[in-house]
Amino acid sequence: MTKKHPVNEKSKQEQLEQFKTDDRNQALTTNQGLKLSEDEFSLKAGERGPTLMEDFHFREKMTHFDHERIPERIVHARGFAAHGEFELYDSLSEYTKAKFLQNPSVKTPVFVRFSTVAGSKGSAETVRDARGFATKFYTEEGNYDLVGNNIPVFFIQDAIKFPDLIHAVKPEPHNEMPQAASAHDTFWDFVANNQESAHMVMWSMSDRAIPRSLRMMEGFGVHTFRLVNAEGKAHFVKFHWKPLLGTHSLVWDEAQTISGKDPDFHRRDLWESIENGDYPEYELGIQIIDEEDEFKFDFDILDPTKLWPEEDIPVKLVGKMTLNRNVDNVFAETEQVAFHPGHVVPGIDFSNDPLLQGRLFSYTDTQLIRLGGPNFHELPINRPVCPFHNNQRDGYGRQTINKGPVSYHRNSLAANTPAPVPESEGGYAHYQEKVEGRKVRSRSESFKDHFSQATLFWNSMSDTEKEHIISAFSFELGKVKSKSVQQQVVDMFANVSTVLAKQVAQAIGATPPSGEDAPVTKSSPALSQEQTIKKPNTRKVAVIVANDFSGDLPQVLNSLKQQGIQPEIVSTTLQNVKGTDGSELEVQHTFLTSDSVLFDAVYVVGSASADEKFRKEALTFAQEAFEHFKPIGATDEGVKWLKAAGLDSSPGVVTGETTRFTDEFIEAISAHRHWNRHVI
Ligand code: HDE
Repeated sequence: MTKKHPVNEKSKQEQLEQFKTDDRNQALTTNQGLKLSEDEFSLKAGERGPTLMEDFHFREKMTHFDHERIPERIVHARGFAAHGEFELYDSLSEYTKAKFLQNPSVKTPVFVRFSTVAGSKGSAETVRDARGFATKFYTEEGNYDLVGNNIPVFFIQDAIKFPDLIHAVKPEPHNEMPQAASAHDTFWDFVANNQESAHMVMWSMSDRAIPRSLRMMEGFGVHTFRLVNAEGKAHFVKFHWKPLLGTHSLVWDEAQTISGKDPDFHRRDLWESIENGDYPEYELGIQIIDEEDEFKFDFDILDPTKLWPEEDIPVKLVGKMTLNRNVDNVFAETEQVAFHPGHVVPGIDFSNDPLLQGRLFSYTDTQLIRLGGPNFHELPINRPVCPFHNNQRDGYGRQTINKGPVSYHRNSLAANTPAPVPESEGGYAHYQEKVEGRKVRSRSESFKDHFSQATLFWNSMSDTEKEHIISAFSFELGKVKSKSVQQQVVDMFANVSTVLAKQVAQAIGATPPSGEDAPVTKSSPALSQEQTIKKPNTRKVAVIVANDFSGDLPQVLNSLKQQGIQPEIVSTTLQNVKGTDGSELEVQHTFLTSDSVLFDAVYVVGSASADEKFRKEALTFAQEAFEHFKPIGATDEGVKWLKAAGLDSSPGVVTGETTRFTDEFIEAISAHRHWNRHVI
């Protein structure tokens, strides 16, 4: 893969290229192809007279504009997407006959849309929420959609409760507040009265719900699916995406500040990484359970509030997805893409998870209203790359011009085509699971343990992660007005951990539970982000530089760049800064346009001639980064400033002479955050 250079280094020619459209150098016309001689003044009776109805050009232009919006998604409205490809490591023919999972030399095009769940289309991106992670594989057998989240379990066990959950978490209907936030009465009232939510709530109160980047986030298919091989043998599977940059998060205070400083933080990060050639990569993993072992676990494998601990059922890494192309048009692609868990290919099938079963209905239904009719599969982003033929006809927005008189099956006039294809030749046949039972509206006893895995999650967290969970509960419940709801939640989570419940009760003035936690018998290290991959690449460093910086700086910056780190210069103005040796650096940000929260690390250089105002601005960056446990580097005058402010001798703060400094700073950046720092 060739690397493009950073956005800010683009040549003029490239910038022009970037803005090229299909319409460039074309005459302006109406939608009927009529060339226009004028496009700035409506047709009027006299220069100061009224506009005329006759102005078909004005009316066409305005009518089109009036209809530019479509309903936003009821959930996952705020999303961003990219194109890419999926490569398989080894044939999965042992488990599935899906063609795109047979041959490692086949590259399958993909389109991935990431999203928040609760917020409206224009809401901020670093809110506390689950993230959607939906992948469309354009395979030669049709589209396969893996429509997952970055949390491996869900709030509810049965799809019929989804409207209730979403009504509870969305802004309250009487005053439409709060936007993109679960910190309000109705959400927590739902939680306390629907205790199957306990496990997912633990995840959404954890750092997983505030990812550092969409590139540093796991993905999960959540439900149990089936893979079926050519012999018809099935296995239960769960799907995982594992980011090659590791799984990393923001801290809550930082996430909230970013929501204001850059509500587009996650999309900008994804967009720029792809533009820079730093393509996001995720490995696809599967956990496999033999059909015979369905009942061998202390949870029901059909229950979507349960995960399969990776230590018990290992994740087999089977391929890699690389996102390498930004969209050309967000509306045409990201907004109009239509995912559906029921878009499957031969060799991939469902389980009886009642949440999945309900989703199989909902997704087509929602596209009908959102995309205005039954022909959304004809939109370029949704079209399969293989041919498709059937007897479906007409409807809003139909684009295909079907020829001939026959649009029914069975027929003789068209030799009974299009015709079904036998399973042996690639026709989809549902897995013939034996099903027997009374019609009931009830839930299996095996779905009724709501707390064991919530406790497993808690027990698997590091001390820092536990602290963050306690703070998140305290924040969210602190915003709840109903004392009764607050108390109900504390009482509920005492079933997960009394340590957690007691501290939250203390923070919000509720009555703490009595009793102590049982001794820990099981934890799952894979659930803690402390165990994740730690790498310096693509980390952004704010380099705070003033005129008369020392001559060593460009060399340090080069060493950082060699490790894939992205130093960006911050100064008082956007004028180039000059070094004592005459070298110049282009400034990308000013103190006014940027903030430490928008970077992974801060590097204070300054200079001896920098004034007091500059020193203060630099220290504001450093102080804020310090409180967010971020790596901080200092050389030259910056060392003195940090020392004077008492910020120097703490974990993750690197000051010193050049060669050792660079290595140590890179190490500190790779660590992501320095939790052992004492922050008051
Ligand atoms: Fe969705 N979900 N969902 N969901 N979901 C939608 O479909 C629904 C669930 C997920 O980027 C909607 O096209 C029901 C679980 C993602 O376009 C809608 C239930 C998981 C996206 C819908 C669930 C998801 C959606 C809204 C409970 C993780 C965004 C717009 C049974 C495995 C896809 C749309 C994109 C979107 C229904 C639960 C993931 C209304 C009824 C569990 C990533 O159809």
